Amino acid sequence: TTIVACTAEKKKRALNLPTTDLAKENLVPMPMKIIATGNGFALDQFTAIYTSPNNGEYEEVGKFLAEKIKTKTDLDVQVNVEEIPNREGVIYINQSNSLELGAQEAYQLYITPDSVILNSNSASGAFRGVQTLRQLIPEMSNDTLADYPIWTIPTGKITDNPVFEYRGSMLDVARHFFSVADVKKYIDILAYYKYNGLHLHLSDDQGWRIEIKSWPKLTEIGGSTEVGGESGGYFTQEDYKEIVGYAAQHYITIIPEIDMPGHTNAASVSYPFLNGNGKKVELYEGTNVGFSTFDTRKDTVYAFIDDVIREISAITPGPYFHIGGDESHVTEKKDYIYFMDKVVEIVKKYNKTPIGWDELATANVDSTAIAQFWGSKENADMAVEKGMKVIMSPAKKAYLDMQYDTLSKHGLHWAAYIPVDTAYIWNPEKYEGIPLKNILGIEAPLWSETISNIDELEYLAFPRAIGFSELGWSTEENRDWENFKVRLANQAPYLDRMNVKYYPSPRIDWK
Ligand code: TNX
Repeated sequence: TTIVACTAEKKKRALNLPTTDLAKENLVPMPMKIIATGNGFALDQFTAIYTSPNNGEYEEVGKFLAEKIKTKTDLDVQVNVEEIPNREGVIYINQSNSLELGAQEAYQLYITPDSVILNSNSASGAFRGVQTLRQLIPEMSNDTLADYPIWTIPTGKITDNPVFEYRGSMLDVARHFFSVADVKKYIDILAYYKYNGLHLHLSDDQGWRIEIKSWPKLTEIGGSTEVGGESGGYFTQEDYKEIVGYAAQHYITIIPEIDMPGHTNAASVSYPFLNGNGKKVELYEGTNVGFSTFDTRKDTVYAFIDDVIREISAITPGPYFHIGGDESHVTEKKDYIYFMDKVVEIVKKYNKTPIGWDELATANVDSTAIAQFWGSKENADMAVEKGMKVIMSPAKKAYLDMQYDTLSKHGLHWAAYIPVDTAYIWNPEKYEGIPLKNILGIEAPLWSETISNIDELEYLAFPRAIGFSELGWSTEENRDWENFKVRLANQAPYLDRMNVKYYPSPRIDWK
């Protein structure tokens, strides 16, 4: 049969595959450990994928890989077809409890001329390993070794494990709304670089973006506007579930944020009893911050918040709920603390872990709440004192909405100009003296005052978000700008294939 002929032929052909160096591949984020063995595995029309038996999650990961191989190479790689004895050129994706690497997302990849073996403790580890494998498939096939194309994957062993448990990005869909399709595309790219979290900033002064069935005017009125007088929009709960489900297929957790007690103008226009700033509320399409607040002393306000958190929690499988808490400049300090304490309790009642911007640390929270550091060292110190975990998002380094330089078409620069190298050259492990044991991970927020469509989103997010993936995943010893910059340059074919309108920074020698 063809298959028998193929295995015999392959043995011969293996000798002729070009020499390779797995350690010099353009992998991002850089894996923990790579040992190169110099040969090649031939990915071709005879390759098949087998996943751990009776494990639906692993089979899905295998199908995901097959689908991505199809888009990159046009090969139809079968998953879990009936086993052919002595078949060569197989990719095995195995669940294995024996990995000494304890972490959830750890994986090992053994690539030999005969097979690729991907071992992991969990399906999330398998999924991360699959991203590595995708990155190892060359852009071009070799068409001279046989009468069919062969994509040579370098042989060797990769042992990998993330430094940080949380590696996220945030998308502000409130200042400008982005569609389900836009969010899915963003997820596709984040997943390729092993991100595991996407924080959605679902409400702000300029818009309310998530359907709440018990409070329909939030989206009817509050969802009608955007910055600059554009048309607004919102996710129905079905839309949101679709995003959550798509993210889950990519082993990415969605973190919903309802920002309060400030940044709440859109909610208060919809239901004026919520308003606590003493002024008449109107729809707002500007970009000022810090002028709105909920009334923190009304029971009805907490009943409203309870409904909102209950409805969103019910469709959020992830463990977190973000309650904002930033820039509440017109809320009295004592009212702010009273408010945040109460809202933290509501979040816990719905079995979620509360996250807030670093100001949350000024409330009476304990070590179970998480602070997202964006600039205040004082708040960060307070969080550490309380034993809280911290998510690192320093505006001067990690804000994707900061302009690259004075020529940038989009973005702000209140915190800094952040060129591609500045975004990469810092240590989240050591920043502002926050102890490593308190750091849950890193998140790169993309605020959307200055961007209103996916092209503009991509201009600000890429390539910087690619560097942040390495800051979250790779060890300090494995990070080096000169080395990274070459690997980054080689992301261009992938980004182009994905039609990502990244900013072609002149500091990178793009391929
Ligand atoms: C500050 S950072 C904000 C946002 C703005 C952003 C613009 C933070 C927690 N709040 O409301 O969109 O700056 O860079």
